[in-house]
Amino acid sequence: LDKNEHRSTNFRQMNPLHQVPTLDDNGFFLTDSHAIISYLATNSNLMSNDRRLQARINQLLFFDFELFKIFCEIGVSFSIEK
Ligand SMILES: N[C@@H](CCC(=O)N[C@@H](CS)C(=O)NCC(=O)O)C(=O)O
Repeated sequence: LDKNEHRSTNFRQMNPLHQVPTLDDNGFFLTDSHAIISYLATNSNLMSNDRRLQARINQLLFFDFELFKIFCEIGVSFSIEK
C-alpha cells in the first residue's frame, strides 16, 4: 500500500476497487477478506464438517467489526457457544 502498487493497472485487473487483500489463485481472483478466508478454509481441515460450528464460524466472519468496537467502548461482554 505504501508504494501504491494496489493502484497499478495490473492490480486493478484483479480488483477494480484496488483493495487488499486480493487473492490470485492461478488466475481466479477473489476479493474481500471474509470471502477469501471462506474460500481457503472450504474443504480444508480448517473448516469443521459440523453445520452448527460452520454457522458459528460464519457468524464471526460476518460480525460487524464496527459494532464490536462499540461493544468494547461501552464494556459489553458476550460469549459464543456452539
Ligand atoms: N471489505 C474489504 C475491505 C478491504 C479494505 O478496506 N482494504 C483497505 C486496506 S484495510 C485497502 O485496500 N485500502 C486501499 C484503498 O482503498 O485504496 C475486505 O474485508 O477485504
